[in-house]
Amino acid sequence: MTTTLVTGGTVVSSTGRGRADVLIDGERIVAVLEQGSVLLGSDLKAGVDRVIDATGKYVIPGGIDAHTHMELPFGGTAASDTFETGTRAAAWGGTTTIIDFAVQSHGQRVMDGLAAWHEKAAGNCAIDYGFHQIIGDVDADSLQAMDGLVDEGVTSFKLFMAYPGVFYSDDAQILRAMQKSHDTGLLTMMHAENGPAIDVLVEQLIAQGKTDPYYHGVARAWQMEEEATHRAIMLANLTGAPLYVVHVSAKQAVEQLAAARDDGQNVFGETCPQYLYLSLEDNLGASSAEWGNFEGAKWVCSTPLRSRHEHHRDELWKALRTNDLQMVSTDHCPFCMKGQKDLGLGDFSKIPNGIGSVEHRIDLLYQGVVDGRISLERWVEITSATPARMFGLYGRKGVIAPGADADVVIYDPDGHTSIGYGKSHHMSMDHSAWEGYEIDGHVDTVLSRGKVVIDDDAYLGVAGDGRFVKRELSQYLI
Ligand code: DUC
Ligand code: ZN
Ligand code: ZN
Ligand code: ZN
Repeated sequence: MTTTLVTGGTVVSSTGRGRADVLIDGERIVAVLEQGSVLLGSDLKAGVDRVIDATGKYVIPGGIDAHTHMELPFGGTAASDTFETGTRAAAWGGTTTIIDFAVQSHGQRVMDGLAAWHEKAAGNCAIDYGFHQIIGDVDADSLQAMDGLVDEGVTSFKLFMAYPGVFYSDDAQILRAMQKSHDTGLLTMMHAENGPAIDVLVEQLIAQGKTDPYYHGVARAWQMEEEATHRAIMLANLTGAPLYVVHVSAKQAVEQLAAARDDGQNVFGETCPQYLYLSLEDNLGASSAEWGNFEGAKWVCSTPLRSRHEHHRDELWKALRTNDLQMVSTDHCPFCMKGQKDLGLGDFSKIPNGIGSVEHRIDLLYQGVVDGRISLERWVEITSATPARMFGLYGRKGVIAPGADADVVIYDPDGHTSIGYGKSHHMSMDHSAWEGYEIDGHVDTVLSRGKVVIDDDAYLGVAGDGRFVKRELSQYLI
């Protein structure tokens, strides 16, 4: 087994930072040693197989992106990143674990949906991966199947209050699934948007000839998110289910979560980089020589980007700082413009929903540190430690400590990353939703279970080295 010493860096955790050297034996961290410690003479350096010099750099636990959709079938097509291309891109960006959503589609049995997802991922991932389970059809059979999910290491499931006719659950179904969540400890994840009401607005806008991508965001108004978030919180309150609301974009939804948390309810919220940086006007109103107003399709996702005039972004950053929101995932769901997004030319409702960001989450959030939005420790907390705790991985992942998997990122605060198609971009897409973003930091080296997968701008990962991780129950259960 290879021994590695990461030396000279500043180890950052969710609770503090300090100059320390990290000793790795095979796949695990075996010691974190204060620099200058007597244990750490030249003997140790001489005795290890590999020394990585991290002088002047941060040494952080590998990122955990708890919300990705590799190969997701959506809108008559499928997300353009496979598990192979998507996990490779994740590694480039300092993410060493993804939790993807296995799908039970309408009429399919839950365990068949899960098995199909294992088949897609097995042997193809460069980094470790886990699954949440989408329950697309809450009925007696799927409720019973949910009893078996904990043994599968799949300890969270997602319901949709949006997308009638596809993944949608009505209130009766949500209530039953949440009762199961309370009984089993499975964490309920909720896509909180009022789908039936949105569909009425969509139909009316299209009938008025308002077919450009911009109107996607108009139809999915913040009231639709606030209302659904409130309803989900109330149903969770009634049933005692632990609740995690995904892709929160509206400040009013944050207020609902904050009020419930202040009341002592066990509810959590995630936001995504696109809601922290992008806005309806900047992007859905964009126009290019190639695509005209349809350019905005690049940024069609759900929940949608919000109007900058309503100041959602500042409120989301604030909520991340004050823990009204607990973490940031990407909702990585990439589609190409040609042959995928262009299915919605002339009808915004046919644009496959999603943005690809799995590669850029750590960098984009680090820019929040540089800009004085969050602290260095909070950066590690919201990108790694909290996702690990939330989804039952902490100890093994999310921390640099003896016994943990050696998922380690060496981040250079004096480096620079230019994001854009043909620049820093390894996702399987024909454009970047983040064109022109410049980051005052750089992912230098990435280790996944002790193996170097990114070495100073060289990719050394191997499809199939990533393993499925069985997760424990959420470490936030009470
Ligand atoms: N939102 C997206 O943007 N894409 C996939 C599914 C979802 O809820
Ligand atoms: Zn969703
Ligand atoms: Zn999603
Ligand atoms: Zn580099």
